[in-house]
Amino acid sequence: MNPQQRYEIAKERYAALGIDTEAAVRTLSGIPISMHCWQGDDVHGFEDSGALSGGIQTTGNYMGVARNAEELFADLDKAFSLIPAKHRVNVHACYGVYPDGKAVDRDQIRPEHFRHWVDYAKERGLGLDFNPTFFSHPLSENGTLTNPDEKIRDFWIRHGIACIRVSEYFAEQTGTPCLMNIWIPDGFKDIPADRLGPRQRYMDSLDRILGCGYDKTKVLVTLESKVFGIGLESYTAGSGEFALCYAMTRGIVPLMDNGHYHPTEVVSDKIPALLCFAPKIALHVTRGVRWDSDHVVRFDDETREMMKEVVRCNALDRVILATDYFDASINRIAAWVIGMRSVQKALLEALLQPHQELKALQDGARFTELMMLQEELKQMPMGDVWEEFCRRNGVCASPAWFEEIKAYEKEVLSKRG
Ligand code: RNT
Ligand code: ZN
Repeated sequence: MNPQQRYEIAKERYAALGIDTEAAVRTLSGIPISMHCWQGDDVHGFEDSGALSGGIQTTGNYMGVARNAEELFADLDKAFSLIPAKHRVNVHACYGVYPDGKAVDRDQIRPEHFRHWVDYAKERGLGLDFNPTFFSHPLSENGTLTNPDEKIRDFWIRHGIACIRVSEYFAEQTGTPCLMNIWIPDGFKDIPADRLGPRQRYMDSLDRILGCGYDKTKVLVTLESKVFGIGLESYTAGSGEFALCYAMTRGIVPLMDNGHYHPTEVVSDKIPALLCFAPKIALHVTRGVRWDSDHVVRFDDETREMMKEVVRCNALDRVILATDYFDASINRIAAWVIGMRSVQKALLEALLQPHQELKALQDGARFTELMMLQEELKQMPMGDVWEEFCRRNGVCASPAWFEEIKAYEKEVLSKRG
């Protein structure tokens, strides 16, 4: 039996449950995910700013890390060629491209430093998103937007505003709104003497950045919370409560990274909670293993549950999806592909569930039957629909896609010094 015949059978089996596989494939083909550029070079960027700081960490030393824009663009192309459907690229401010190789300081970045990204995206019809970089910089060591030294805090406020300008430029050039996500690492390793002051300064800094005057139809500002970082174990200024209250009172979008909560807290449960109040929310889909380790996203229970919430809350147009992980221990391009495909598989599974029927069972307190059906659904032939989805998007579905990774590794990555 060939894949298309298998798909036809799957289609009938799903139809018997009242599920339209054609609609699922169509919907999934139109869901863009903002793929983080920083998986390609271990969050290094193009500034030569030295070691990664801010309490985040990549581990591993796999061959072939991208060393400049040209290599990163080539690697992104390879990854996108193996990922079905059209997506977006999420760029960090430390990825400016400077003609003489000499980066300007973070408060001096200008749209023209990101022209190469615009050219890259426009040639390929991709959207662009942006992030100020409040880490890996000499002035970030003792805090950025919370810094008690007004000069340093002003520097970072200027950086935030400069990034809004780049985001506006991205939106104008690509013709789609640009999401600009603010995350700062600011916090303390040990028990603080003042928890309120840094948060008040953070609030004031954010107000000043957002007060710069920008086109809200072009730039969608999001604020990402965090529970702790390495070396910042006792306190994080931008905690869950801070970020959520700030976003909700200022009319910006809260962003949840599922690595940023206590290990028994799940973002799948937070999605519907926030959807009761926030017109839009944003996600960084990642996989924390014991801590915010940013392992490659897999088709695991929590990823599946998160995407189920997005779909069954009927919120595909309200939840903005991005990936955020960095693994330097395996082929970095495969890491992109596996992670993006995992999010898409989770979305597909969610699109292939009889949500109305399942909700009715819950509402009718028929919990035994609900459990039975939830388990039975796991055996449905989703893989055959996935293959069809890949085929229609011109991408190889079988593990044969990895042959391309092997060839690229041999011909390109292994030749990098
Ligand atoms: C850090 C946050 C943040 C970063 C990127 C590089 O814990 O998750 O989103 O991963 O900005
Ligand atoms: Zn994140």
